[in-house]
Amino acid sequence: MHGKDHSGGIRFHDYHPEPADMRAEVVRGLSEMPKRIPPKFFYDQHGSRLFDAITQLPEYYPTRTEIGILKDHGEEMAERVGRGALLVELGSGSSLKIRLLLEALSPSVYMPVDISKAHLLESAERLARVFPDLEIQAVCADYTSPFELPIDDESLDRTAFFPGSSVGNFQPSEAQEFLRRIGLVIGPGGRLLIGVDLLKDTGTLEAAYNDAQGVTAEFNLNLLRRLNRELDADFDLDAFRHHAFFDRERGRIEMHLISVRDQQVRIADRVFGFDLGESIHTECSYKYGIDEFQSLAAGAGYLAEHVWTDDDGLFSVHCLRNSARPTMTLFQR
Ligand code: AVI
Repeated sequence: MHGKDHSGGIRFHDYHPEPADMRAEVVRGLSEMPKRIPPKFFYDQHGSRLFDAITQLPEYYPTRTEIGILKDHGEEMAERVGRGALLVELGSGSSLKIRLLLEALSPSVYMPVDISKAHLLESAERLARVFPDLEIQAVCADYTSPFELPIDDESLDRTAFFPGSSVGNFQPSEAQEFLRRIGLVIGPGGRLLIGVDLLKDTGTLEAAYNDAQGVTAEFNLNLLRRLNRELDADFDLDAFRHHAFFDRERGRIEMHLISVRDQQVRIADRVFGFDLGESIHTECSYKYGIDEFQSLAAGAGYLAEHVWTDDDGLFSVHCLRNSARPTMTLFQR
Protein backbone atom coordinates (compact mmCIF):
# COMPACT_ATOMS: atom_id res chain seq x y z
CA MET A 1 0.00 0.00 0.00
CA HIS A 2 2.82 2.40 0.82
CA GLY A 3 4.49 4.06 -2.11
CA LYS A 4 8.07 3.96 -0.99
CA ASP A 5 10.69 2.11 1.05
CA HIS A 6 11.91 4.13 3.97
CA SER A 7 15.39 3.31 5.13
CA GLY A 8 17.66 5.06 7.60
CA GLY A 9 19.83 8.12 7.08
CA ILE A 10 19.57 11.89 6.92
CA ARG A 11 18.45 14.01 3.98
CA PHE A 12 18.81 17.74 4.28
CA HIS A 13 16.53 20.34 2.62
CA ASP A 14 17.63 23.97 2.85
CA TYR A 15 14.82 26.48 2.25
CA HIS A 16 17.23 29.32 3.01
CA PRO A 17 15.01 31.09 5.52
CA GLU A 18 15.46 34.85 5.35
CA PRO A 19 17.34 35.97 8.45
CA ALA A 20 15.12 38.34 10.47
CA ASP A 21 15.98 41.97 10.00
CA MET A 22 16.79 42.33 13.67
CA ARG A 23 17.79 45.97 13.46
CA ALA A 24 14.56 47.06 11.76
CA GLU A 25 12.39 45.01 14.13
CA VAL A 26 14.17 46.24 17.26
CA VAL A 27 14.08 49.89 16.15
CA ARG A 28 10.38 49.54 15.33
CA GLY A 29 9.63 47.88 18.68
CA LEU A 30 11.55 50.47 20.71
CA SER A 31 9.77 53.27 18.86
CA GLU A 32 6.39 51.98 20.07
CA MET A 33 4.68 52.96 23.31
CA PRO A 34 5.08 50.85 25.43
CA LYS A 35 8.44 49.73 24.09
CA ARG A 36 8.83 46.11 23.09
CA ILE A 37 11.32 43.65 21.55
CA PRO A 38 10.10 40.36 19.98
CA PRO A 39 10.98 37.25 22.06
CA LYS A 40 12.44 35.43 19.05
CA PHE A 41 15.62 37.49 19.58
CA PHE A 42 16.31 35.77 22.93
CA TYR A 43 17.81 32.78 21.17
CA ASP A 44 21.39 33.58 20.20
CA GLN A 45 23.88 30.88 21.20
CA HIS A 46 24.15 32.04 24.81
CA GLY A 47 20.37 32.65 25.02
CA SER A 48 19.67 29.11 23.80
CA ARG A 49 22.03 27.76 26.47
CA LEU A 50 20.31 29.85 29.12
CA PHE A 51 16.94 28.55 27.96
CA ASP A 52 18.25 24.97 28.29
CA ALA A 53 19.33 25.87 31.84
CA ILE A 54 15.83 27.28 32.55
CA THR A 55 14.27 23.95 31.56
CA GLN A 56 16.30 22.26 34.34
CA LEU A 57 15.32 24.71 37.10
CA PRO A 58 13.25 23.43 40.02
CA GLU A 59 10.73 26.28 39.54
CA TYR A 60 10.31 25.75 35.77
CA TYR A 61 7.84 22.84 35.82
CA PRO A 62 6.72 22.79 32.11
CA THR A 63 9.61 20.82 30.62
CA ARG A 64 9.82 18.00 33.13
CA THR A 65 6.03 17.79 33.37
CA GLU A 66 5.62 17.46 29.60
CA ILE A 67 8.37 14.82 29.54
CA GLY A 68 6.48 12.93 32.25
CA ILE A 69 3.29 13.05 30.16
CA LEU A 70 5.14 11.75 27.08
CA LYS A 71 6.66 8.94 29.16
CA ASP A 72 3.37 7.97 30.77
CA HIS A 73 1.15 8.22 27.68
CA GLY A 74 3.41 7.69 24.67
CA GLU A 75 1.81 4.34 23.90
CA GLU A 76 -1.70 5.80 23.96
CA MET A 77 -0.53 8.64 21.74
CA ALA A 78 0.76 6.06 19.27
CA GLU A 79 -2.58 4.28 19.31
CA ARG A 80 -4.36 7.53 18.51
CA VAL A 81 -2.10 8.87 15.77
CA GLY A 82 -0.96 5.51 14.41
CA ARG A 83 2.51 4.10 13.91
CA GLY A 84 4.57 4.35 10.74
CA ALA A 85 3.46 7.91 9.94
CA LEU A 86 5.39 10.95 8.80
CA LEU A 87 6.29 12.83 11.99
CA VAL A 88 6.98 16.54 11.52
CA GLU A 89 8.56 18.31 14.49
CA LEU A 90 8.25 22.09 14.46
CA GLY A 91 11.48 23.41 15.95
CA SER A 92 13.98 20.64 16.67
CA GLY A 93 13.95 21.30 20.38
CA SER A 94 14.46 18.96 23.30
CA SER A 95 16.11 15.74 22.24
CA LEU A 96 14.63 13.82 25.17
CA LYS A 97 11.03 14.67 24.14
CA ILE A 98 11.50 13.64 20.54
CA ARG A 99 13.29 10.44 21.54
CA LEU A 100 10.36 9.43 23.68
CA LEU A 101 7.96 10.13 20.84
CA LEU A 102 10.08 8.37 18.22
CA GLU A 103 10.25 5.31 20.43
CA ALA A 104 6.48 5.31 20.99
CA LEU A 105 5.30 6.25 17.49
CA SER A 106 7.93 4.44 15.34
CA PRO A 107 7.33 6.82 12.41
CA SER A 108 8.43 5.87 8.88
CA VAL A 109 9.90 9.33 8.39
CA TYR A 110 10.94 11.95 10.93
CA MET A 111 11.00 15.51 9.60
CA PRO A 112 12.41 18.14 11.98
CA VAL A 113 11.89 21.73 10.80
CA ASP A 114 14.12 24.40 12.30
CA ILE A 115 15.40 27.83 11.33
CA SER A 116 18.91 27.14 12.68
CA LYS A 117 20.88 24.94 10.29
CA ALA A 118 23.57 24.15 12.86
CA HIS A 119 21.06 23.17 15.53
CA LEU A 120 18.99 21.15 13.07
CA LEU A 121 21.91 19.13 11.74
CA GLU A 122 23.44 18.58 15.14
CA SER A 123 20.22 17.17 16.57
CA ALA A 124 19.46 15.14 13.40
CA GLU A 125 22.91 13.55 13.60
CA ARG A 126 22.47 12.79 17.28
CA LEU A 127 19.13 11.09 16.60
CA ALA A 128 20.48 9.18 13.59
CA ARG A 129 23.03 7.54 15.91
CA VAL A 130 20.26 6.42 18.27
CA PHE A 131 17.78 5.42 15.51
CA PRO A 132 20.00 4.16 12.66
CA ASP A 133 17.05 2.72 10.71
CA LEU A 134 14.98 5.91 10.83
CA GLU A 135 14.64 8.05 7.70
CA ILE A 136 15.30 11.65 8.75
CA GLN A 137 14.36 14.48 6.39
CA ALA A 138 15.75 17.62 8.02
CA VAL A 139 14.20 20.86 6.76
CA CYS A 140 15.88 24.21 7.37
CA ALA A 141 12.95 26.66 7.25
CA ASP A 142 11.17 29.28 9.33
CA TYR A 143 8.17 27.31 10.49
CA THR A 144 6.34 30.48 11.53
CA SER A 145 6.06 31.47 7.84
CA PRO A 146 4.12 29.47 5.25
CA PHE A 147 6.17 26.72 3.64
CA GLU A 148 5.62 23.45 1.85
CA LEU A 149 7.16 20.21 3.04
CA PRO A 150 9.37 18.16 0.71
CA ILE A 151 7.11 15.12 0.98
CA ASP A 152 7.72 12.44 -1.60
CA ASP A 153 5.37 9.81 -0.19
CA GLU A 154 1.79 11.04 -0.16
CA SER A 155 0.54 7.72 1.24
CA LEU A 156 1.90 8.35 4.74
CA ASP A 157 -0.37 9.66 7.49
CA ARG A 158 0.99 12.90 8.87
CA THR A 159 1.45 13.96 12.47
CA ALA A 160 2.96 17.24 13.64
CA PHE A 161 4.58 17.68 17.06
CA PHE A 162 4.86 21.13 18.63
CA PRO A 163 5.96 20.71 22.24
CA GLY A 164 7.07 23.01 25.03
CA SER A 165 4.04 25.35 25.04
CA SER A 166 5.85 27.47 22.47
CA VAL A 167 2.35 28.16 21.15
CA GLY A 168 1.96 30.29 24.31
CA ASN A 169 4.52 32.78 23.02
CA PHE A 170 2.12 33.82 20.24
CA GLN A 171 -0.82 36.16 20.79
CA PRO A 172 -3.96 33.95 20.71
CA SER A 173 -5.02 35.25 17.27
CA GLU A 174 -1.50 34.57 15.91
CA ALA A 175 -1.56 31.14 17.57
CA GLN A 176 -4.78 30.35 15.74
CA GLU A 177 -3.35 31.47 12.42
CA PHE A 178 -0.24 29.37 13.10
CA LEU A 179 -2.37 26.29 13.87
CA ARG A 180 -4.25 26.84 10.63
CA ARG A 181 -0.95 26.85 8.74
CA ILE A 182 0.13 23.61 10.44
CA GLY A 183 -3.19 22.21 9.19
CA LEU A 184 -2.10 22.93 5.63
CA VAL A 185 1.13 21.02 6.26
CA ILE A 186 -0.46 17.91 7.80
CA GLY A 187 -3.46 17.98 5.47
CA PRO A 188 -7.06 16.90 6.15
CA GLY A 189 -7.18 14.17 8.80
CA GLY A 190 -3.59 14.87 9.92
CA ARG A 191 -2.93 14.98 13.66
CA LEU A 192 -1.22 17.59 15.79
CA LEU A 193 0.32 16.70 19.17
CA ILE A 194 0.82 19.99 20.94
CA GLY A 195 2.09 20.79 24.44
CA VAL A 196 0.22 23.60 26.20
CA ASP A 197 0.92 25.06 29.63
CA LEU A 198 -2.20 25.29 31.80
CA LEU A 199 -3.66 28.11 33.86
CA LYS A 200 -2.87 27.64 37.54
CA ASP A 201 -2.21 29.57 40.75
CA THR A 202 -0.26 32.78 40.44
CA GLY A 203 2.48 31.69 42.86
CA THR A 204 3.50 28.65 40.79
CA LEU A 205 3.39 30.63 37.54
CA GLU A 206 5.35 33.60 38.80
CA ALA A 207 8.01 31.41 40.45
CA ALA A 208 8.63 29.68 37.10
CA TYR A 209 9.60 33.04 35.57
CA ASN A 210 11.41 34.45 38.64
CA ASP A 211 13.69 31.60 39.63
CA ALA A 212 15.83 31.92 42.74
CA GLN A 213 19.11 31.43 40.84
CA GLY A 214 18.31 34.32 38.50
CA VAL A 215 18.70 32.29 35.29
CA THR A 216 15.48 33.69 33.78
CA ALA A 217 16.64 37.22 34.64
CA GLU A 218 19.94 36.48 32.90
CA PHE A 219 18.05 35.07 29.88
CA ASN A 220 15.98 38.25 29.67
CA LEU A 221 18.96 40.60 30.08
CA ASN A 222 21.00 38.61 27.55
CA LEU A 223 18.74 40.15 24.91
CA LEU A 224 20.39 43.52 25.59
CA ARG A 225 23.84 41.93 25.50
CA ARG A 226 22.96 40.53 22.08
CA LEU A 227 21.82 43.95 20.81
CA ASN A 228 25.07 45.50 22.04
CA ARG A 229 27.08 42.92 20.15
CA GLU A 230 25.08 42.50 16.97
CA LEU A 231 23.56 45.96 16.53
CA ASP A 232 26.35 48.06 17.96
CA ALA A 233 24.12 49.24 20.83
CA ASP A 234 25.29 50.55 24.21
CA PHE A 235 22.80 49.16 26.73
CA ASP A 236 24.19 49.17 30.28
CA LEU A 237 23.03 45.76 31.58
CA ASP A 238 23.19 47.05 35.16
CA ALA A 239 20.70 49.78 34.28
CA PHE A 240 17.82 47.36 33.53
CA ARG A 241 16.21 44.76 35.76
CA HIS A 242 14.14 41.66 34.99
CA HIS A 243 10.44 41.81 35.86
CA ALA A 244 7.94 38.99 35.26
CA PHE A 245 4.35 38.72 36.47
CA PHE A 246 1.14 36.89 35.71
CA ASP A 247 -1.76 38.92 34.30
CA ARG A 248 -4.76 36.75 35.15
CA GLU A 249 -7.21 38.77 33.10
CA ARG A 250 -5.19 38.17 29.96
CA GLY A 251 -4.06 34.70 31.06
CA ARG A 252 -0.42 35.41 30.39
CA ILE A 253 2.98 35.84 31.96
CA GLU A 254 4.61 39.06 30.84
CA MET A 255 8.35 39.54 30.93
CA HIS A 256 9.83 43.03 30.95
CA LEU A 257 13.17 44.78 31.31
CA ILE A 258 12.74 47.84 33.52
CA SER A 259 14.99 50.86 33.33
CA VAL A 260 16.40 51.59 36.78
CA ARG A 261 17.17 55.23 35.91
CA ASP A 262 16.51 57.93 33.34
CA GLN A 263 18.86 57.11 30.51
CA GLN A 264 19.55 57.20 26.82
CA VAL A 265 20.59 54.21 24.78
CA ARG A 266 22.17 54.28 21.35
CA ILE A 267 21.53 51.60 18.73
CA ALA A 268 23.77 52.23 15.74
CA ASP A 269 22.69 55.75 14.64
CA ARG A 270 19.48 55.91 16.73
CA VAL A 271 19.03 57.11 20.30
CA PHE A 272 16.18 55.97 22.59
CA GLY A 273 15.28 57.67 25.86
CA PHE A 274 14.11 55.67 28.89
CA ASP A 275 12.47 57.13 31.99
CA LEU A 276 13.13 55.65 35.40
CA GLY A 277 10.76 52.65 35.70
CA GLU A 278 9.98 52.49 31.98
CA SER A 279 9.79 49.00 30.57
CA ILE A 280 10.67 47.08 27.44
CA HIS A 281 8.10 44.29 27.04
CA THR A 282 10.10 41.24 25.91
CA GLU A 283 7.75 38.25 26.11
CA CYS A 284 4.20 37.00 26.63
CA SER A 285 3.67 33.41 27.66
CA TYR A 286 -0.02 32.55 27.46
CA LYS A 287 -1.49 29.85 29.68
CA TYR A 288 -4.76 28.17 28.72
CA GLY A 289 -7.59 26.21 30.22
CA ILE A 290 -8.16 22.90 28.41
CA ASP A 291 -11.54 23.93 26.94
CA GLU A 292 -10.20 27.34 26.08
CA PHE A 293 -7.33 25.87 24.07
CA GLN A 294 -9.60 23.35 22.39
CA SER A 295 -11.92 26.10 21.21
CA LEU A 296 -8.98 28.14 19.95
CA ALA A 297 -7.92 25.05 17.97
CA ALA A 298 -11.49 24.49 16.76
CA GLY A 299 -11.39 27.99 15.29
CA ALA A 300 -8.35 26.86 13.30
CA GLY A 301 -10.18 23.80 11.95
CA TYR A 302 -9.25 21.09 14.49
CA LEU A 303 -11.29 18.53 16.35
CA ALA A 304 -10.04 17.88 19.88
CA GLU A 305 -9.51 14.11 20.01
CA HIS A 306 -7.82 13.73 23.37
CA VAL A 307 -5.84 15.56 26.01
CA TRP A 308 -3.33 14.16 28.48
CA THR A 309 -2.30 15.98 31.64
CA ASP A 310 -0.13 15.24 34.66
CA ASP A 311 -1.74 14.37 38.00
CA ASP A 312 -1.31 17.92 39.29
CA GLY A 313 -2.95 19.47 36.23
CA LEU A 314 0.08 21.63 35.45
CA PHE A 315 0.55 20.90 31.75
CA SER A 316 -1.37 19.39 28.83
CA VAL A 317 -0.57 17.54 25.61
CA HIS A 318 -3.44 17.72 23.12
CA CYS A 319 -4.14 15.39 20.24
CA LEU A 320 -5.95 17.46 17.60
CA ARG A 321 -7.26 16.21 14.27
CA ASN A 322 -7.29 18.55 11.33
CA SER A 323 -10.87 18.62 10.12
CA ALA A 324 -10.35 21.44 7.65
CA ARG A 325 -11.41 20.54 4.13
CA PRO A 326 -8.67 20.29 1.54
CA THR A 327 -7.97 23.61 -0.11
CA MET A 328 -9.90 23.90 -3.37
CA THR A 329 -8.03 23.23 -6.52
CA LEU A 330 -8.76 25.50 -9.42
CA PHE A 331 -9.25 22.81 -12.02
CA GLN A 332 -11.39 19.95 -10.86
CA ARG A 333 -12.87 17.22 -12.99
C1 AVI B 1 9.89 28.85 24.86
N1 AVI B 1 8.80 29.28 25.75
C2 AVI B 1 7.69 28.33 25.72
C3 AVI B 1 9.23 29.63 27.11
C4 AVI B 1 8.01 30.05 27.97
O1 AVI B 1 7.88 29.51 29.07
O2 AVI B 1 7.22 30.87 27.52
C5 AVI B 1 10.25 30.75 27.11
C6 AVI B 1 10.64 31.21 28.48
N2 AVI B 1 10.69 32.45 28.88
C7 AVI B 1 11.06 32.53 30.13
N3 AVI B 1 11.26 31.30 30.57
C8 AVI B 1 11.00 30.46 29.56
